[in-house]
Amino acid sequence: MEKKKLLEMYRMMLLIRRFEERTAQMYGMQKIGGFCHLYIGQEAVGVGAVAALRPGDQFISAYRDHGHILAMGGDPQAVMAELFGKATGVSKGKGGSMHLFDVEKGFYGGHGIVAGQLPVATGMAFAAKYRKEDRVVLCSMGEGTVHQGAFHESLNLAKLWRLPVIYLIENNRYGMGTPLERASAVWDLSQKACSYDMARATVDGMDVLAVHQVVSEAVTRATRDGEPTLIEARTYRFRGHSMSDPVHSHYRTKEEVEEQKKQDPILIFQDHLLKKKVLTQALVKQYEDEIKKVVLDAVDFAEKSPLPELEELYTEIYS
Ligand SMILES: Cc1ncc(C[n+]2csc(CCOP(=O)(O)OP(=O)(O)O)c2C)c(N)n1
Ligand SMILES: [Mg+2]
Repeated sequence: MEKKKLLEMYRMMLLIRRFEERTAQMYGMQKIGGFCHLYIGQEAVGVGAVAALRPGDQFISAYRDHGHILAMGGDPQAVMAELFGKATGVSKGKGGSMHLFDVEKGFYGGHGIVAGQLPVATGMAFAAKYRKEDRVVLCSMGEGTVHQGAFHESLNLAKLWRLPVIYLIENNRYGMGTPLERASAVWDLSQKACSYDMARATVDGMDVLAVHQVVSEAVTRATRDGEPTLIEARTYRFRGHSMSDPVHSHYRTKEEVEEQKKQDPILIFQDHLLKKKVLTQALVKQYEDEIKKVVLDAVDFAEKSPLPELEELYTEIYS
């Protein structure tokens, strides 16, 4: 991979991390309200996957979506403004954390209903095939999603109709407070593809380059062979399920979280790039400084932006 692209991926992971650390702080200060799910620890999955997409490809995900929209090139200022519920937000302050959207950048949300994005992703891929448009749809979900009927109905149709879609399970080992082992009869989640005779892969979700590799293969499979893929990326979230539960809750031990933090995807990638002499300590410092400013500017923009007008209650609704 080109040096430029490696550095872009590193920088994006760092931006997402610092953006969300600041988000947590703003939440604590009650600048942000409602549901808010942080992606901290999982950055390698979103960044690696998006780096494998081509211009025009589309991405749709669940509510843990801050990192996803940023990776797709969403404007940090408009994303932060959305978290603040301001009119300048990506969804005009009406969606909030779980409903970030940027269709121009190819990002189709931001969905609060577990598995709600899967039928939509499948329909988007159907539209691409039907209209003979050369694009792939990437659909991210948590591992808690695979037990929903919509998951199975979507996979069946995607394979039956040979749709250009990539289903990406971000297995962070917990669905709220329930560990995978207590919720699933099968722990090797890519096996779910076998029922639909679909291509599958399992990947270390803490390794951004490994994620990039498997998603690239899936993009090729979708475009060249017209075949869907199911990928399981094994990752971990370092924070609570949402801002309403503490990091070390009763469902997992402090020791477990500390052990997992040794696999910090940003530090792993940083070490790799330093060893390969792609990155230098000076560049790390430069990125940190630049990103700090980007994030503070985003907060400042959100803070100064107006709230939506009352009339907005009646726009962009179905009835
Ligand atoms: C249909 C539906 N059922 C229940 C919920 C409540 N809920 C919100 S998040 C969540 C857990 C999902 O876990 P997972 O898919 O692993 O995603 P993660 O939060 O780990 O990213 C549940 C049950 C919901 N949002 N939608
Ligand atoms: Mg999960």
